[in-house]
Amino acid sequence: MSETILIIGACGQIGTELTQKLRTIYGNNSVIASDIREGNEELMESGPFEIVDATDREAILKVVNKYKVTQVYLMAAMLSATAEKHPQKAWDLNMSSLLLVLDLAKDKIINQVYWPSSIAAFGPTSPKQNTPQQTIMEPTTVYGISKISGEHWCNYYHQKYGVDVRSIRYPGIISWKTKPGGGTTDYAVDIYFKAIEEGKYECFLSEDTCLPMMYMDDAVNATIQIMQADSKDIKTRTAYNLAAMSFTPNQIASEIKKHIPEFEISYEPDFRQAIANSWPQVIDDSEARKDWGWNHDYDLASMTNEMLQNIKHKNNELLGLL
Ligand code: AKB
Repeated sequence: MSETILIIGACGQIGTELTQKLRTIYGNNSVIASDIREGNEELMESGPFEIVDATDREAILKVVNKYKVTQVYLMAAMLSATAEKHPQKAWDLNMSSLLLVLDLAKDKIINQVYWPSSIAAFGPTSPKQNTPQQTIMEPTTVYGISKISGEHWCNYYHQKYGVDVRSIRYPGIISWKTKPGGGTTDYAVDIYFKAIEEGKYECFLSEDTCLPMMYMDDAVNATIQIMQADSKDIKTRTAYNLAAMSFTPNQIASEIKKHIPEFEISYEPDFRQAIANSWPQVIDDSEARKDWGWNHDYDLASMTNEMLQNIKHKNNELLGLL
């Protein structure tokens, strides 16, 4: 069956690249991008775009009806660090957007929903190493509380109403096209830009803070793969653990130094250190690999290569050097 896809939050870090990839698969006119603000030129010019507030049910319903949308990818969210500063706003955005999209599926207006969870759904009492799919989950951040609650809402709508909702617990996602905003893992994106632009970086996490991470290409592939999987293979309707690599600021800096020997890193941990300390270090994603064939391509070395090359190329283009 042909799909018409609506992406809510299409101009964010993951939404931007997910939209472009979905457009190459399903056709530009079958993938409707939406956000509260306009996105980059490539996104705006390659297919339909609508200004939509993720918490506005009527506005979303209007777009769903206008394009006869069959699937929704809900990518709008307030991330961990910003959510600590605006707890009520974060809860309202992260929860009300999810519930209204789940209701569209419950009412059979759409057929399928993708909603991202995060490693933030775990907490300080979860095992830090090889964190299993099912374990103690007591998050201590507002973002994490919204993610664990959201996971259970997804599972509830699936069990009770048969809603076909699928979800992944993303690690920190690293990319060069669109920068993330307001996350605790954002340092692992900023460090590459600063390495090229200034030759140095002051990190807001301590040098030995190990966190799970993933290159954007792998994250986008996983997202589309779980949505395309046969429904009977999706055995987890909360959210799947997903992993590719884990590293510390010290390790990413050493990898960058292989390309930029004069690169310098310093450490000035702030409130985000406590958030990072509450999360797992290495995730066990064997269930995603077994159930729907997930596999990653990028490790720290290959990702660093890609990041540095692409940022240099992009900066040269902006300077008119290419
Ligand atoms: C954040 O740091 O808040 C996000 C996440 C791990 O979900 N990147």
